[in-house]
This record gives sequence, structure tokens and C-alpha cells, in this order.
Amino acid sequence: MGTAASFLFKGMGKSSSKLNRNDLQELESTTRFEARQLQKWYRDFIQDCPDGHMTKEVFEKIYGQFFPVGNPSPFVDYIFNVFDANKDGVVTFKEFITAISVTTHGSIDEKLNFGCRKLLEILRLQMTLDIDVFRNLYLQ
Ligand SMILES: [Ca+2]
Repeated sequence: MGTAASFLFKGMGKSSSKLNRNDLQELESTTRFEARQLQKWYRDFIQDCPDGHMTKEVFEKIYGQFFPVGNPSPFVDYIFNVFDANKDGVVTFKEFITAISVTTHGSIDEKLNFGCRKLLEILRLQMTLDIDVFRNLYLQ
């Protein structure tokens, strides 16, 4: 297929786990992937993340393969934050596939909206942290 997701999961093996009917129907309607693709990627996802969510460490391990030289951490942090839609510190299969769908199948507007919205969230968080540091250093 040649998408980023298929490249990420290449060679990660098979599992007997399947998406339940409701999740499968939801993902078929909210992404542009077919049921068969979704089931295959879910099996691969569950094999690496048996509890159903991807930690930043696993995410970094996967993305680290794309950066054999240098430090991938800043990029991984940014991408992980983009994928972790609800900011609970883990990426679920739904979050992962939704992000992959927008970045591979979305229109230019959808991609820009998705990327800009996430970037603004990260910048807002960074500004809040910077203001807190400034306040702690100079205003006390
Ligand atoms: Ca999450």
C-alpha cells in the first residue's frame, strides 16, 4: 500500500486480535481506510502494544528506526503530541489511525488544520510553561 502506517508496521508480525464491530465501523466512517486494512494494522498495533495503547517509549523506538543517525527525540516528542489527541500520555489505535488518515488521505485544508491546531496546542502549552518558569524565577 505504501502509506506511512504500512511502513511503520512492516515486519511487526501477526496477532489474532481483532477490532470489535463498533470500533471498526467508527473507524471506517471517520478515516478513509477499508475494514481489511484496519484489522491488519490493529493486529500489528496490538502485537507491539498488547494493552491497546502506545507509550512514548514504544513510539520513539518505532520512529527511531527512521533516524539511525542523530537524536530523534525532538521530532518524536512533536509527533507524539500530535498523535495523542486527548493528551493522556498514550496513543490509542484510534488516535494513531485517525492521525495517519488525515496525514495520508486528508485534503490540504484538513492537513493544515490538523497540523496547525496541534502546533498551536503545543505552543500554548510551551508558553504556559515558559510563563510559569518566568514567574518562578523573577516574580517571587
Ligand atoms: Ca491519547
